[in-house]
Amino acid sequence: MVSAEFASRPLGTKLVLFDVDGTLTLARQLVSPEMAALLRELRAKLAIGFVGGSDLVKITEQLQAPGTNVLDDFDFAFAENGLTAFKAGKPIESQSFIKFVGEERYKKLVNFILHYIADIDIPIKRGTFVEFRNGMINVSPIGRNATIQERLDFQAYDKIHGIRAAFVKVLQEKFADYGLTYSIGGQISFDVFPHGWDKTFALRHVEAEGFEEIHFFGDKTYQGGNDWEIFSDPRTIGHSVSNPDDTYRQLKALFFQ
Ligand code: M1P
Repeated sequence: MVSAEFASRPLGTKLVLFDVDGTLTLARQLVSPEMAALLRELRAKLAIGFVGGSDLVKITEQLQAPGTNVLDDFDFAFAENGLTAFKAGKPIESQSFIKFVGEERYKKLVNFILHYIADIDIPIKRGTFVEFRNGMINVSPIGRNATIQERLDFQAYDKIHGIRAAFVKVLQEKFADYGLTYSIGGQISFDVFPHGWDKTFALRHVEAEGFEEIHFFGDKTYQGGNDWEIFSDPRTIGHSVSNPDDTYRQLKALFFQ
């Protein structure tokens, strides 16, 4: 049985979870006013949440309308795959990457990564090559300070040259005993986190809520994409979208007929 808070909504036994980049917004861009309005209407019918790979600061930049708090607009807010988690705006206790890996082993990993990046020959490099987050590290050969245009250029270059795929292969071999998963989910980087700390991690925070259906919408739902695990998990009903406009269309068709 879902709590009274959700049961009072017309479709209150359902929860709809969304990936952020490529699903609710274009990569690293702001949510459109139309999508924000649709999410408000949807929330009047059922429970909604986001499950992003990015940290909460970045997701907030993308989803938060001026003068509001993003945590008030979603019933569940999961950043870093659910390693940072909120229900009804209140934090839910979670885990940390550094506790899992340990300082000494992490130092070996990050030193290797920085050496590897120093040696890669790619057209341009910017800054912030390793971003340390609560539940994962994010590694970018070009650097996270790249502009939108530099991102697009790198993404196209990487499609041809497989820079990230080759990097991941080396790390998988070199640090095979670390128990880490490498996920190429965005345009310029890949995420590194303990096995099982993919987006299905977020499901452990909603399991006890008693929802009869948990829907998940994502754009990287193919095997190897960072939405694959939660999309194909037996606990969810997965919906694959090609961009935010497609998400909008599918939501209209599913919940507003
Ligand atoms: O949400 C998808 C990914 O978005 C960003 O990737 P990139 O900067 O490469 O486009 C990152 O925040 C990444 O962690 C996240 O998985």
